[in-house]
Amino acid sequence: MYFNPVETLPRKELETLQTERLKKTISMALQSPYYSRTLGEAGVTPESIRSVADVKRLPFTTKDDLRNEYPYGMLCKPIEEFVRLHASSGTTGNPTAVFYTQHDLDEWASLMARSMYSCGIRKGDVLQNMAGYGLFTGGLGIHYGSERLGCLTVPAGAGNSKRQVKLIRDFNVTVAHIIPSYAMYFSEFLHHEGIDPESLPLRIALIGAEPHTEEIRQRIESMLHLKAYNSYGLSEMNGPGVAFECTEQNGMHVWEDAFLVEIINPETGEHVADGEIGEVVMTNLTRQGMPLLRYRTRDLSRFIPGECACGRTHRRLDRIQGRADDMLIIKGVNIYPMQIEQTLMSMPEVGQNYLIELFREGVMDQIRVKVEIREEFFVEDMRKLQGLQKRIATRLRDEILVTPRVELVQSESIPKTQGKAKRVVDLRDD
Ligand code: ADP
Ligand code: K
Ligand code: ZN
Repeated sequence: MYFNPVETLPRKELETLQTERLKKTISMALQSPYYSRTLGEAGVTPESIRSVADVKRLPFTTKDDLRNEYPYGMLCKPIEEFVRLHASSGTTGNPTAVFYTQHDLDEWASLMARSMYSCGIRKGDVLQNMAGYGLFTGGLGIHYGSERLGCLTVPAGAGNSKRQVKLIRDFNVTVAHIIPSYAMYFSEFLHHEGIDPESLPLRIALIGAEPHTEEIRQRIESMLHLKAYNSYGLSEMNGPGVAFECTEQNGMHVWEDAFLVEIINPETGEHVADGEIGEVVMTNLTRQGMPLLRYRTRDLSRFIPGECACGRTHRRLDRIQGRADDMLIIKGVNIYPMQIEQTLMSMPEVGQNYLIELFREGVMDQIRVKVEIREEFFVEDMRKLQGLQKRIATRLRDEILVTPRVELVQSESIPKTQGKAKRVVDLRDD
């Protein structure tokens, strides 16, 4: 039933384990230039930690701290001890780098294998990794986890859908790792080529690495005829394999023997009430080369209250609502791109892609949403199209409280970016 007995450890024992590991991690972190300074200033020693609640006494670590310490300031060991690095794409600002010892890589592969097992993948499955390799952790991270689980692993990388289909057929691929925006594009590709998804051996897709709604998951499932499971991670915490959906498909178990998770109010830094949404903050509990303490992920989520029917005791994170930095403020109203996605994807006429543009008109900030319309709805009848456009605008206004301009475009006309989708373009000029 489970890959590792720790998955069902009673909460009390899990907390004891976390406390022990937190102390150990702090003593390791003290070996790094950065934490010897900051923990020293905060007066934190391993002995001063009595329970997991004491984590509150540690200072936060932010993305900016990682940038300032780039490249080696966070390392607890001499550089010769490290065997791998990954770097974030630096979607915003300077890059950050994360370093792994062999121990850290082994740990990561085990967490990844455990994650895949939890959604029903077994030795004997063939996994095709349709995510980009390279500095992005979704390549090698998934790859080593899949091998650890004993799956034949096809390192296809992203793109070239024609070849993807051939590989899937030739090697009888049963599991695909694919980021949601590419999965949407890929299903459109199959449709175009007249390939019946039912004729492909795929039964599971692991989707993650970028925010997406339940509506997108359902579309991927029905278009590709498989089960799609949400996969969450970030390079600062290894990469994928931090939290993962089990077969219940109701939230992602976060592996609490390896990560100590807090949900805070991003403004005050205080813990939010149980079950409330806030910023996810994580502390490594098993990493040796570059453990991070109270890392502010900027990701917004909440703990799902209650126990999971699968029997795992590790708490579940709800679908990530987006990053705190993603929030748009238009005409004084706070808007998250995922609200827009949810509304659009619940409408059958809407195709696979959309783009949000911010622009200025006079002194007013405006929002424009370009929406791909399914071929069969992209009719010549002007009145029908105008009606649809109006309906989309009204639905969006009901959700985001601002009326956006809506532009209907043909399917596959919004350029597909390599890697993670860029959903928002800011055309305002300051
Ligand atoms: P980059 O900052 O270059 O995108 P990462 O690959 O480390 O680097 O990205 C991690 C981030 O990707 C997370 O902090 C989160 O914002 C997003 N992410 C990863 N997995 C998911 C997921 N399943 N759902 C929503 N967002 C995700
Ligand atoms: K990141
Ligand atoms: Zn579960």
